[in-house]
Amino acid sequence: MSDPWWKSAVVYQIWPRSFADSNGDGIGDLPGIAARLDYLADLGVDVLWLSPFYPSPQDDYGYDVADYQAVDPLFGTMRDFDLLLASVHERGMRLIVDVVLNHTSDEHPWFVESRSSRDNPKRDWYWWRTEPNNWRSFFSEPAWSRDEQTDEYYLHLFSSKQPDLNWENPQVRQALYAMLRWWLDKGVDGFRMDVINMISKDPALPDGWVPPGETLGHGFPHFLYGPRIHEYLHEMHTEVFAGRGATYLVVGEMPGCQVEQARLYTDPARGEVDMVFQFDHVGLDYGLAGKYDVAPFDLRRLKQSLGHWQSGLAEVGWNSLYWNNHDQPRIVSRWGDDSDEFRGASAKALATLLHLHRGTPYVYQGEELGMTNYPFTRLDEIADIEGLNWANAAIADGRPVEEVLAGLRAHGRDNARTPMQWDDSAHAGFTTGTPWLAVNPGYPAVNAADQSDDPDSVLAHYRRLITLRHSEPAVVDGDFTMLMPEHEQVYAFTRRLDDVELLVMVNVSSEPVDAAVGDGDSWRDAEVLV
Ligand code: ISL
Ligand code: CA
Repeated sequence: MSDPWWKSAVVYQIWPRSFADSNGDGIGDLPGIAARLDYLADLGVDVLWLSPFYPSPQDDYGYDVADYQAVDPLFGTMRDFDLLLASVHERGMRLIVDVVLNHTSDEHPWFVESRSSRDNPKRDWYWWRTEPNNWRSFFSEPAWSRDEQTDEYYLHLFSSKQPDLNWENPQVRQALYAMLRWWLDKGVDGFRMDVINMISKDPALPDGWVPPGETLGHGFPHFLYGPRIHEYLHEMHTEVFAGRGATYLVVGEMPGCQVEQARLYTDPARGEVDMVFQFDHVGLDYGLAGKYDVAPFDLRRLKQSLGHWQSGLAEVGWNSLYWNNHDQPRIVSRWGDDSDEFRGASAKALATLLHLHRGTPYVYQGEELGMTNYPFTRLDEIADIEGLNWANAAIADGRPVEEVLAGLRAHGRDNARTPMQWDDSAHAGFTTGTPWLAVNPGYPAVNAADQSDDPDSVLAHYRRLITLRHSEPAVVDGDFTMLMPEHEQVYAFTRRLDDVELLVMVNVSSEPVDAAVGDGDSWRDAEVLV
């Protein structure tokens, strides 16, 4: 059987709010994306993934969905979506949409009904209890909020405006499957499924472990790999995708997923999802106190982590490869060198390292230009609810504001969300109005116009890596062997398919390095690809 198309594909993620603004209101939109498709086709990517553009109060910038089957007027109309989809297909690309199936907005009609009375038919579509358990939400608050109207608590693993759906209820599942079929009927090519490993909860909702000195418990063991997760994913696969005679790309975002679990989720014989976003590598520089407690980067640990996933999915299943998305800081600032001197080389080095692993690479808007973190100096520059809630809690705990800001500068989600840098005109060409979030001041030196005709640019390097994946089967299907696991500056590995062997050697440091594979001679006559 031949490989599914997505094994040789590269996916480009668009976070619509910050990609391109067509009407000068300072907010990116669907017509803005449509106007930039030639840039994306030229980059060579196969698939576009659109983060949520659905009607939403924007409490979590669209990951709080109030209507799964419409477009928020902020981003355009359903006609704009249809035109965009058609233009993507005309250029030979595919489009996948982001679906948030674990929770809705509290303004979704389902929740409005559910909260209206204890005996409403949709009451059981969400998790209601007279007594909350001790879980903490991902956004630094209790995971339960009391609702005045009926004097009960509802569960929200994220913000209080993102109540969790109750997947135990078959009506909930059927409503979501019908929605997914509707998008497929429209012609989309698949889905990115938000926190999909959290949809099954232990229905007993037991308290979680409380770390010393804290008041709230960690409920992870009770919802990250819940008792019915495989059953739900397989049911969804059967109800939504089976019998359509086409292959779709389904990528499940799965915080806390272990490689043994991922092997089950992505085993094609089981019919669940095609690949997962795992979080092991992006957690490597989190300290004991969590995400904003920034720990030093150690290349050897990155090798252990990515290497473990390469071998764990070597025989069965499939990897996704990513550095960046709308939740992660910019990679060249995080683990590279974003100084003027090394930014370009560093961005290329990190791209090479990632893209030549086995798996499907994802590029997040601006990553292909080497976009950097934003130099936040004030709390009122922070827009993201996760960062703001954490900052407020930390300050209330007595943490100095300077320390809090340092954490946000290093790991805050807003780093990824500043506007796309198109050229060196005002606001980087993102909008003719006032951008909703400030443009990174580095844009005169980092923008698409500047790089598009420069063969030495980061952009040109991404194009080369994408072309190589399309032309060299060993990049797609070759097996993976890590070399020099203890080297602190060089990341090296081989990929082998039949009689083709590729050697990848990347100096990830800002110093010259003398390093050799074997006796140093075996690769002397090899063809240089990149
Ligand atoms: O950003 C995070 C850690 O760096 C996570 O806590 C993040 O919330 C988690 O990875 C889940 O992310 C997804 O679901 C969230 C949404 O806020 C994120 O933007 C989305 O990618 C809730 O829908
Ligand atoms: Ca707009």
